[in-house]
Amino acid sequence: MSALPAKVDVLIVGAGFSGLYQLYHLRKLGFNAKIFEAGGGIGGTWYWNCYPGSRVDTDATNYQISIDGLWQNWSYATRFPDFKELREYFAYIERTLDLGRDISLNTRVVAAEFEEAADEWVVRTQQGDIVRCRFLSFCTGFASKPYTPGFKGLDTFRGMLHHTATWPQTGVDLQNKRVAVIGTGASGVQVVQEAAPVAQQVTVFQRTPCTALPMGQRKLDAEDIQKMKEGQLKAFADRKKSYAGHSYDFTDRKMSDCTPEEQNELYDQLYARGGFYPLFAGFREIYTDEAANDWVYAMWRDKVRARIIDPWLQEKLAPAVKPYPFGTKRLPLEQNYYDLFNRPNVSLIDINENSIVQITPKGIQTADGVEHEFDIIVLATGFDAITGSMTQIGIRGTEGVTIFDKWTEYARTHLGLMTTNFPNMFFVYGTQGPTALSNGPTTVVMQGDWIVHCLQYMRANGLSRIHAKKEAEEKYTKLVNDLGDQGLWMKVRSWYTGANIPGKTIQHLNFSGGMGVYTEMCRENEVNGYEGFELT
Ligand code: N01
Repeated sequence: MSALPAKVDVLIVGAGFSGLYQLYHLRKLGFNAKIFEAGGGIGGTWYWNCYPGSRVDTDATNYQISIDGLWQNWSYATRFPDFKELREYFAYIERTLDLGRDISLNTRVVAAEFEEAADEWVVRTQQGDIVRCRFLSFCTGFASKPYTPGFKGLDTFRGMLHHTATWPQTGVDLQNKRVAVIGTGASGVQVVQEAAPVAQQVTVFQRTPCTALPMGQRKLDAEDIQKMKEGQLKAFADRKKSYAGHSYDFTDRKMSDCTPEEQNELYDQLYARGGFYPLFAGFREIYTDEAANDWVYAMWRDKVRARIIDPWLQEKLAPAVKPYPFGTKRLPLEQNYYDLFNRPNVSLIDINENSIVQITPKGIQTADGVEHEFDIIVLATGFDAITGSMTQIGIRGTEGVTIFDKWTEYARTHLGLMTTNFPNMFFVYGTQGPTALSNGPTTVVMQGDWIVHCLQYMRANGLSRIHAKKEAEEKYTKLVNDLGDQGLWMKVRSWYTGANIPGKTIQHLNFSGGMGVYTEMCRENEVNGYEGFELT
């Protein structure tokens, strides 16, 4: 671990994909750039989320950073790599690009204040170190503030209780244990899949059924890898133009122009491919047209119900009546999640019918008066997502404005890259970017390029300050809202809109116009001399 410098040109917060990408390019251009990383290792999400089953839901072709010399010499072993394989990939990136010497691990940034007179940020770490920088780039992702509901008695439990995102790095043995899993998003589904075959008992506490799609997981053989390598450059190019940052995109066909047989045929094929194909390679209008959405839901429901024996569980896991618009709440990918409920050691409690009253020293007491005893309670309860990654840090910009106050009231940005009153501060894969609706590596490369080019431009022109104009921020925020309102996103409680956190302002937190449109907007902005930004 390197000793902290007193001053750098660019301080990057976070050593996930986005931080590493920016560090590599900035250093190459001669900037003095450093990464401060809170974790004890690099990898961001894949450092923290080391719970059993933690794995990415983007397939191997698309879960790569497009840096020449990197992709040619790296091959994943599985189509959807788990956190261990992803950590190997990160170690490979660090080694190959020699990044480690500019990364300080175990260095959590807790505060940052902009000093107007010097056009510099003064950044403070948890250990009390102070570092000055001209530019500050938050590469803190959308999921770095875990959310733990305020269950009564949480501290009284005598067994092990862990949130999935702060899972012990040393692991937890689930063998023969009585395990409770609270939450049925991507994390909950993954834990259940690992726990069910080995635990004595798994009890799933479900509030809202997820609509998980089949993952289509498999080992990659030599032929797969050769094909991937041959198609990799095309995949990198295609993903920038697609809706969700994957190398595939919606069909050009309209659902209304297809016969029911054609619709079925298309979706059968998409299901057979596994992964997000049914979500991002089918009909575009499922996001905007409730009737189209009903049809896709019904198809999913019937496929899932056919796998579950018990009619009560069928109704709980895949209700006859659509509980919310399909695809508007992030879909987990599953390998055998629904089949596992046919096992005698897996049960489900619907907390809408039978709520969690309190956590007790022995387990969880539900409203029916029963105390369910557990050895391990897993909180798969998600994140104060997107804005939370930055509002949890004490960031103070001009006029005394803090990011917490500003974004708690209503999150606003220009292009999902900067926000008014916070000069020289960038953020990536966060508020009002394509974020939750896009593939991480595609987005962070695109946004990272914009930032790196901007800093190059400023250096070449002797500029020391960039600031998002208020009117530009208002205009962009309106665009994000107008695009969001064309879709069905507001009809469900999810982290996409902040609705998963009690009391959080509900708003569109993602740019839902698609990766291709967003990329073009950012490119135009750069070419046109950074419209909406004041450079001095
Ligand atoms: O979190 P979530 P996650 N009482 O917010 C429930 C990425 N990720 O960690 O739906 C009881 O999706 C909540 O219920 P409800 C991925 O982008 C990716 O699973 O709000 N339950 C929900 O079921 C993902 O979308 C991967 O009614 C409560 C669950 O907790 C994102 O991270 C793996 C509750 C939270 O689900 C977040 O996923 C893991 C309460 N008080 C994560 N409060 C992969 O790449 C919340 N819940 C595969």
